[in-house]
Amino acid sequence: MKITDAKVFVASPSRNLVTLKVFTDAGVNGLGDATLNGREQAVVAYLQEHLIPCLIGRDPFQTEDTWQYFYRGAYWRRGPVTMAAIAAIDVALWDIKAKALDLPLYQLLGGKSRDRVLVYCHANGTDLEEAVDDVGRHIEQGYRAVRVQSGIPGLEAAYGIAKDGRKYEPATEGLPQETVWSTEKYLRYLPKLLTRVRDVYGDAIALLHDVHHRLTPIEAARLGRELEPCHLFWLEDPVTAELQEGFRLIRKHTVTPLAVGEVFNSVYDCLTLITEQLIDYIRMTVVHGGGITPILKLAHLAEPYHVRTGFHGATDLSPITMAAALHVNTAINNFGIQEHMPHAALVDEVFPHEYSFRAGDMYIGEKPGLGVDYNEELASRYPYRRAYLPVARKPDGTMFDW
Ligand code: EZ4
Ligand code: CO
Repeated sequence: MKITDAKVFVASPSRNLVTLKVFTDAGVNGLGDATLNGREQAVVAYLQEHLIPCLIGRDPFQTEDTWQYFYRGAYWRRGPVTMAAIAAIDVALWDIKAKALDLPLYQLLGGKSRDRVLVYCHANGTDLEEAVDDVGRHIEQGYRAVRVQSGIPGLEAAYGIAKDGRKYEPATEGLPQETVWSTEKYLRYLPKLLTRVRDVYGDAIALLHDVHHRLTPIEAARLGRELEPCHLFWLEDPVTAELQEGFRLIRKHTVTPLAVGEVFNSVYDCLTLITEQLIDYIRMTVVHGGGITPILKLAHLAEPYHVRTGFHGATDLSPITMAAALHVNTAINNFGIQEHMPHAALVDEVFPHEYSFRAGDMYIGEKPGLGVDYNEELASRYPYRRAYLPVARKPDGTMFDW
């Protein structure tokens, strides 16, 4: 079998999503997600100008060799643009291979290790009462694991908080939105919120919280310690993790489980974190981590260190990435949890998919390949619109992490 062509689609059915379709001489096609929120066109150019010309004529079954060709062969390694582009190709090739063999993809990754995949949802509110109520609404929908975010008293906007009754979507059109952050206000407030949620809903619910990279190691250590009575499932992205060694300090002070990695794109971003057991969950996922080929290796590397997976699953990752993640989650032993932020109905229409949600779990389905299609005609009615993630500053104007 040979690859004959590959096409990149950029569409905005409620938000920008970049999709790759790879064609073969056997008539089998494969799909890959190449979305990088706020930097979409860089990945499009990387694919069109640099990767696709080298892809034509290759054997789609050679997933390992093709991955190495684009990773090693570029000389310039890593980075989110490069790795999202390589991921799109890698996932599309796995999709082709599984379709050609008439098997659901998880069968090629180790087979079924579980029947269902536990997911967590996002509950949020502009203040404590609203956030607590929203947790209740999600429990009613069947979720058994809930991430809680809330507006912070004294701050106008905060990460993860929906406005005007709409679903939360951080990227906005126009230039980046400016927000103000105060570590002091956040640290004073957060233990009150999570203590209250635990009091109201009891012990059976798994509770998670995302710090979104905004603390220093010692601040994160303090927060982790204060949250210990809440028995969190995890505290996510407590610090910017470029300094992996920073986690040693956090770990020294708290037994609150830690998750990190949604912005990672290479195993080298988390090698110290994993091999020194500085984290409990690794969040690097298929699209930003370079595809199924490296994510499978990452999961296998993490297993003997008792680090489990908790893949990123926000709405800026398309249903193709969700399906790919679910196949990996189904096959590996050290699966932990999967993030689930439901896509807008229109996105689900553009990407008809086999996976489904029931009573707090996702089910991958048995269709050959990834089990996702792409409705090109429908997608073409929603052209790309430039959008950016917000930026954050401290109250005195100093540039900070959003
Ligand atoms: O802010 O994917 O845990 N989930 C997250 C996400 C990220 C977005 C950024 O594009 O932190 O909501
Ligand atoms: Co996050």
